[in-house]
Amino acid sequence: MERLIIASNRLPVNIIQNEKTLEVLPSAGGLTTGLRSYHKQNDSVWIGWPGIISDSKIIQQKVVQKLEAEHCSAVFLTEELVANYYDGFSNATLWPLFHYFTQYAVFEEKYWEAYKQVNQLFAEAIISQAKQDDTVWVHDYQLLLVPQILKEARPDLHIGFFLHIPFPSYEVFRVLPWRDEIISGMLGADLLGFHTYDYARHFISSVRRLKGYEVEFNKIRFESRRIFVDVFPMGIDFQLFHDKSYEIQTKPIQQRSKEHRDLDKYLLATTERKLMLSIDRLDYTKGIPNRLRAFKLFLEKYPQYLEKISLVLLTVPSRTDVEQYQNLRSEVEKLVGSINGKFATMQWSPIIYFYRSVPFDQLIELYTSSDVALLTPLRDGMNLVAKEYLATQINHKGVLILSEMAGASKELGEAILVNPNNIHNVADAIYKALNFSENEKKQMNENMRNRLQRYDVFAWANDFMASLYKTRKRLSEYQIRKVSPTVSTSLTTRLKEAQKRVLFFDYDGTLQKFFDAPHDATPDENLYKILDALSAIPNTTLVLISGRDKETFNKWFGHKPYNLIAEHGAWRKLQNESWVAKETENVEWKETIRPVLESYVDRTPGSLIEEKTFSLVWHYRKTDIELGILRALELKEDVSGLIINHNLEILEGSKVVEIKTIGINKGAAAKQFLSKHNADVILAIGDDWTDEFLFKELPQDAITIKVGADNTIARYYIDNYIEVRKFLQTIIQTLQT
Ligand code: GDG
Repeated sequence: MERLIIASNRLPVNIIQNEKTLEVLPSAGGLTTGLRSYHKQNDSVWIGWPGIISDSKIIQQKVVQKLEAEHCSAVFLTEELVANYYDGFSNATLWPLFHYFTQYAVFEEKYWEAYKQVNQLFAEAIISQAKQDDTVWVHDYQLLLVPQILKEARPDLHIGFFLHIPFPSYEVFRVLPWRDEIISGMLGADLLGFHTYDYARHFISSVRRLKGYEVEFNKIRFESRRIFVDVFPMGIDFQLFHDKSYEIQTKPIQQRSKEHRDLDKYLLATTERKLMLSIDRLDYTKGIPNRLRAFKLFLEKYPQYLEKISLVLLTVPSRTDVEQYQNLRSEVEKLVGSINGKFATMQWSPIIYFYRSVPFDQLIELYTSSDVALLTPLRDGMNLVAKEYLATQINHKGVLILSEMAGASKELGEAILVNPNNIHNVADAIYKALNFSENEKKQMNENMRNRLQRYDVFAWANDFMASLYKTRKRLSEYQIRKVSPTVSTSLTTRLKEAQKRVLFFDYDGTLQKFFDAPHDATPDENLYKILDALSAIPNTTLVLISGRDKETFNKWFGHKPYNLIAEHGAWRKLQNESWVAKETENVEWKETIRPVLESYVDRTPGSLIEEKTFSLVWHYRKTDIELGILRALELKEDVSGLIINHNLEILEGSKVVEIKTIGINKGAAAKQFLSKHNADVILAIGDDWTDEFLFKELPQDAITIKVGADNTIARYYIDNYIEVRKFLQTIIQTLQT
């Protein structure tokens, strides 16, 4: 039976070394908190760093044993690797960049080297655990290279990837010196999940721009691979928070305060004044200084709340070895000091400040006893605290103020959404939150809580797994049609047994790769050798059939004994004969269409016009890819009005829009050719839309092969032009013996 392997930097538990013992503690942080419950319910293995640095084999052995009980498996890291991979590349390069703090991003070669090394270690650990066809779910920005390493080493595995932080816009991502490697690393996954549509959109845009791969809605096509990108907003273990909150709220407040000694001042205060809660890891993305400034402004603007409200500021220590985090701590503490210094009275502190993490029970205490939650990150992938706070509001008492820069704001529209950079906006939001009627609060909370209950962490994980399963099914359907070694043998055997064969090959994208400028795609020596050998085999007719203009085709192949069909069939040249036009066509229409195409060239840098005898072509391979796609749509719309009553049609090929005379297509040309050259086996290989005409017109038993796999009526598919050439070599070897 297939198993699920989860991989993330941290495990759901942390191993701490005390003097003599090893202690197992739950780890903090959104990813592990959220996934822990799902892991417990499923027969999964979780691979990660246990948070302990030790060279001692004995200690490592003990850690392994402790982790076994938790269904976890360790990747051990040295101090140097932790410094360079974790504090370095993960938290001083990727984290600031992906959260739009470009000024904090450090680009250090040694960080990158360590990152690659640790990603390799993680991939090896996964591989050592993974059985045939297992599913692997890789998490977050520390492991962006793992999917590709896995895909190359173990193509049988089903690989999902989820990013818990934002994926930035291309303008920011492109700054990263290792952007190509990072994108390739992620594309090893079969399914990539993001919290919001914006992050998914930014990722797809980077893939298009950096790799030039075809994208259709949420599907990236890359050779025979299909990579799916989708949105899965992470949920929480709603029931757990709800039940715990219920349990706490049924106890008298005095008992609660006794149980949580260090919170008693806070809890007892709830009877006298309003409490507002702020919880985050102490991270510059969370916008804590802005929040404090907004609170100060609130106290100044609404003095009637002096002594009537306290802000409980819980900041959880995080990444304490990274410089920015140390600076941030001083900044926050100075601000807290100055606000308390300015406003505090003998009976009242405006801010109750904690710099530590609290046990789960106390966390729930804090959630349940607060009137307002003030969560104003400057950027946040999701923000689970916001969801957890709502889950505990069983009496619908609390109001959530949430930054619109948090992914969670997309789902929590009923909350008071604020721009965290606008402190006036935040100060007014606090006032508004304190003045909602009971009824308003109830309605807001009920709506959001219902949704959070429905799409909890289990629904989230199950949804992701179901999508991964679907991509798997689609992939196996593709695999059946692929020219694998077995299929290749059976096809070449058929060709060998035939009395007469005709072979049709498209050129660009089929026998040769694409170049930015079409005239650069000159055939190389190796290709000539293959084609010469094929055309020399007795009873074998070779036809190159292309949309290329006749002049170029003549320059490249005119001196060879091949049959040539150019411009989709407008011209043909039989072996050793001269070129013949299909029929004389009126091409006066070009004068109307050319200025339209020229206006597109002017407005779309990098695009160009190609003129063929019976057609005009607009190429946009070299343009900004998103602009190119947009313009291609516009162009088709503009031109379709102009071609009415002319015998013209619009064809879309690979990054080209071609306007040409109707009835001239590769299918008609092939049919005409076959009427003079009979064959008992026909082979046709092509890569784009225009080759579909060819596949369609050939007899049912023809061997039709599409380079790339989607939307084709061809019977088989093959990955790319390199694989085509390999397949042709196999044919040559088989037919020559
Ligand atoms: C990353 C992304 C995304 C916090 N303090 C204590 C404590 N916590 C728990 C909370 C919550 C978690 O830590 C924090 O999660 P967030 O989502 O708010 O933030 P990040 O840690 O930055 O998480 C984030 C998340 O991944 C998931 O994809 O939402 O955007 O940055 O669960 O309850 N738990 C306890 N004591 C504390 O003092 N017990």
